[in-house]
Amino acid sequence: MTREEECAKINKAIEAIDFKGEYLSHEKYGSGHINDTFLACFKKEDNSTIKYILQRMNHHIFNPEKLMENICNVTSFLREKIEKTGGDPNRETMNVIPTKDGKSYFTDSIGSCWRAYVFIEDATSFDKVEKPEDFYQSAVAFGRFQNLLSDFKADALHETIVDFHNTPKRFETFKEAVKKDGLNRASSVKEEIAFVMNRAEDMKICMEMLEKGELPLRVTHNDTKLNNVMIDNKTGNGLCVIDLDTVMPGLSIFDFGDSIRFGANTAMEDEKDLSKVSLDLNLFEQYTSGFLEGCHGSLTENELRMLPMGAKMMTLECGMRFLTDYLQGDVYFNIHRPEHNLDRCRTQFTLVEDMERKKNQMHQIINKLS
Ligand code: ADP
Ligand code: GN1
Ligand code: MG
Repeated sequence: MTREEECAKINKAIEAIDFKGEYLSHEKYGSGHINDTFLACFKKEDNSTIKYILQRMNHHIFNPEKLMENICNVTSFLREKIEKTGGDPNRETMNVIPTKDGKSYFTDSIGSCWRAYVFIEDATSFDKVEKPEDFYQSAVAFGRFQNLLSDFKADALHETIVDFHNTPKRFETFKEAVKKDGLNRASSVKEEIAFVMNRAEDMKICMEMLEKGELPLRVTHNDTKLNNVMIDNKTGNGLCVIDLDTVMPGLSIFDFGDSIRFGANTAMEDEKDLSKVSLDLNLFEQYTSGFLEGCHGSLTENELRMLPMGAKMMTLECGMRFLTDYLQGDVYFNIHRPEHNLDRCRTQFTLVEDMERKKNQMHQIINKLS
């Protein structure tokens, strides 16, 4: 699609959604890997500017109808709880802006689906930990999010991506991609493939514990990257958990683990210089302390014991997903350079190795804090 065609599509979406004020401008926004996100600005009657988040949902991955049903249900449930406890629901949860005909999203003439949210002002979503305190605050927010949803009816939720964190199934998909090798890339990533194969036994541990009832199924976020939480610029508190596309039944240790994978890495997720990649144990401690606080003592003994495993498995699974996507021709994650998925995969595997080395230290921190 040319830039002009894309602009025409965005303009149609802007016309269809019930934004307040006169349209001023839009620009690409954020660094998510899944949806196409825009910041749209409008002028109010008093001449002040009002901002919105406009997103083209990734309809190759999600069923937009089911996705938006989940998001509307979860956000209205959260809104009620936040109101009851005297919080500000306009800033502490996502708020969907309906279309002019009262729907939660707009479908354009080529089948792209668009949704909009209130833009959360005076808050930041970080791509990298700048201050350990922010990471701690993000943990409190994700822990609290899980706690707030503890009495949300799980069977009212659609499984927006089936088997999202089912690591053994991800492993099967990976092996199929290696076998198929549609782009002849497998021979150039033998080492990375071997890295995964050497950990075949690890893949099933958490899912088996779930099946045996040793780990509880909870309503979880499932994509707890640091940039999926807004930190209040004034108070420094974790304000609002965003990116609710994958809120589904899941494991708390995976929500914990995915945050560690992304935020306690001393390097960026796509760093090319692997000598910069390691697990920062100080950040691990900050996050653990915040998460336990946010969960309010609701984690079981088994969950506490499996937190380090959750971190390792989310990192291994994510690296394996990046490698699978590389082998399949970069069809899932948004990429910004040819070997982007491979670079991401390599940082994840380097981090897994460091987590394996630091396993005992992680357990010591958890024992100290719980
Ligand atoms: P993706 O699924 O592609 O990661 P996100 O929903 O996480 O998409 O949005 C991408 C980025 O846009 C976020 O990381 C955040 O920086 C920004 N963002 C999303 N929603 C809001 C919002 N309501 N207010 C402010 N910023 C937002
Ligand atoms: C994607 O949407 P985003 O960028 O917050 C992905 C996560 C991965 C992450 C890796 C729906 O998260 O599962 O862990 O990239 N989200 C989906 O950075 O697949
Ligand atoms: Mg995101």
